[in-house]
Amino acid sequence: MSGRCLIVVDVQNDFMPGGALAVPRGDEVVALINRAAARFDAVVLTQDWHPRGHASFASSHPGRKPFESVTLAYGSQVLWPDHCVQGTHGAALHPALDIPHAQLVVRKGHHRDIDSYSAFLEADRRTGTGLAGYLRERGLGTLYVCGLATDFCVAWTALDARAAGFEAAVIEDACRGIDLEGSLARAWSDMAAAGVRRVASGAL
Ligand code: VGL
Ligand code: ZN
Repeated sequence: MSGRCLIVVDVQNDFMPGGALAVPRGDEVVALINRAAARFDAVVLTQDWHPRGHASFASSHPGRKPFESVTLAYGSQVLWPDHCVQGTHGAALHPALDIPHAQLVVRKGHHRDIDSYSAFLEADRRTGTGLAGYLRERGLGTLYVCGLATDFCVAWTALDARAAGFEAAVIEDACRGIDLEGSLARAWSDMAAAGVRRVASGAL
């Protein structure tokens, strides 16, 4: 498991300024990620990829508004504006993302009743995406995670990487966060506690 792999999380139009679930300054990561990716032989991209009417959309819960929380079958779920609907422009990767050598695209959040921030394990914490098996089969044991958003899909992916036995680092300058009620500080402290390293893209 000596190989290293870059995991580029959710660099999609809906997470860019002006998008349905805009991450502040989310567009700033694109050029940094392109540059970082040139230093990796193995690159995996992820896409948030929801069906219409997804359980994480506030619009699926009458009377509820985006950024409130509800309790679903698997526990608490933040409600979001409709975003990253399968096949839409908002769900497409940012047009300036330039990583032609990326080898796998993991699409997650495609079960109507289960969200998935993590590229490994859906929010029910039981349903796998297959990514751990793919990485193991390819001997890729050291993962560098970047993209959007730091405090949701990036953090959950890095934490689940550690839980699955991988080495994991987050490329701090190649991420941007949403920061909902302290979620960004909490994400960094959870990642530190789990042994996720924090690196700068210039040091790759
Ligand atoms: C994300 C909220 C909802 C993310 C995805 O990519 O961080 N956040 N869906
Ligand atoms: Zn989503």
